Amino acid sequence: QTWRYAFEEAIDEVQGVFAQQFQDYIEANSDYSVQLFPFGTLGESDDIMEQTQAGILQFVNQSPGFTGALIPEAQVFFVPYLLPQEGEALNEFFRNSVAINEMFPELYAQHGLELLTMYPEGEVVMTTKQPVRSPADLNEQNIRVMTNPLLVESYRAFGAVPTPLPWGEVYGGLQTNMIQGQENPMFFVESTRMYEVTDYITFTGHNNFTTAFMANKDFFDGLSEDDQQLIRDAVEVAFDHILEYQDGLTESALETILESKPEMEVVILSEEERQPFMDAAESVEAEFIRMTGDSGQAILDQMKADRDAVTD
Ligand code: 6CS
Repeated sequence: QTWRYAFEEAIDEVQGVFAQQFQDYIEANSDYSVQLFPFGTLGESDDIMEQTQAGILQFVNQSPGFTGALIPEAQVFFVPYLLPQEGEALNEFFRNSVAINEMFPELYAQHGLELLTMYPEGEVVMTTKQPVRSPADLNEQNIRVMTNPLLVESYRAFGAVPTPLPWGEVYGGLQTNMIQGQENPMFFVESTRMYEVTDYITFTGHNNFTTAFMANKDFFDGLSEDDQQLIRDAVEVAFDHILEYQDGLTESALETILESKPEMEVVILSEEERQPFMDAAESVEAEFIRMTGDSGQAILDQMKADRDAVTD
């Protein structure tokens, strides 16, 4: 029997590395096989989510950046400066977070999804055509974001003109100057060659890219306990692997970019320069609560408690 698994990136990008690890484990420890569908083979992120909810796919990797319309609480990942910075604290956060491991599975379940894990994909940087030192520099700039209402709100609070687009339109949009910038983790800026169509990379420290791996819930519930355990074990192995795999990835991706394009400007904002972006977080948080009510408030409070537990 074959399980079908789609994800939002290429086979050699982070989600693809995770998927291959999952596949290897399942195939080495059972008679099941796993068929992988990288980005582009079955459509955009929204398409593979629909196919999973419909049961055409058994597994899907979709980032909260695209799940926000379906599960409004998943937008919490776009409150700026909420997650711990990269490194051991961030990894511990994902391992131990009550919000991620206990609360979110209930919310995903309401949409026919068995949330199996969430994992980070690296610090988010802005790549733009103009330098960004302050929110004023983003004025009048169309900055592409994933199709997530709260992420739109963040970039509005940062002073930009947020432009939500599916991934497939980003490179062309930058090339034709329909958009003047975007945000993503460094490995993705390198692998998708977004540095070719932008001139500045800015580290603002406002977020880490989070993604989520899940199964169709009816499919999962219909499996034997042993098979469910097999899947959970495979997820644990892939989770550990993907954290290890990403150690140093931001740095090596940046090196590769600078080798191909030495004139690329890389700016790490100082604490002082970050402050106005941090100040914007407050209004984004308020908007999140307005969108999600008590349920969002409970998630946000728990996320903060989970963060404090690993950073204090
Ligand atoms: O920006 C995006 O749309 C994409 N970014 C990453 C790192 N993964 C998948 C997603 O589609």
